[in-house]
Amino acid sequence: MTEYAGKHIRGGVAAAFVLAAMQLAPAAARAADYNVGSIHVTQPWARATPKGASSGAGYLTVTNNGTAPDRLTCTASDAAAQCQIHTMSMDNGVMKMRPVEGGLEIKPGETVTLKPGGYHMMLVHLKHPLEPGSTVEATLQFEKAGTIKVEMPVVAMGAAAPGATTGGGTMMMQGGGMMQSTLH
Ligand SMILES: [Cu+2]
Repeated sequence: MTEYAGKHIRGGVAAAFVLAAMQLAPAAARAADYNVGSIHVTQPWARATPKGASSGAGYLTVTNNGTAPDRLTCTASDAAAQCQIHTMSMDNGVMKMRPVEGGLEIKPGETVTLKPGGYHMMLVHLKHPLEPGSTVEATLQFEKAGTIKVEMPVVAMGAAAPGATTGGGTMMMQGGGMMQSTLH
């Protein structure tokens, strides 16, 4: 056991070095938390887009720790001309998405997760493709809590969540969707 303990200490030095290197790397795997007023935002991320895509999607989790309902809108992104909050629903067997009018309500004590197949931030008219390993910025506006900028690490195409390996379904959008804009 003593010998093992000695090896373990040397292993510990190597592990410390790896940790230090990870802290220098882009925030791909590290979830960032944000607070604004009574609102807590965790794990923002965006999905990589194919070359030529006109829009992209970002996701995050919002908790309202306050006593009044609040409403989330996305007002800007450094990667797109517009940012909108979209909802998805089935229409005649086809998944469609549309902007949430007046912002996404988050009730007191409620946690809402924006994720593939559900609510998402739509980055409309992308200025450039979202590259895996990079980050994009979005400005969130809460009706009551105020405005906050979040950094979204870009995760590989087809990811259902940061670190997940399974896909999250196909997204379609009326009048110019993500899939439609894929150029080969
Ligand atoms: Cu959308």
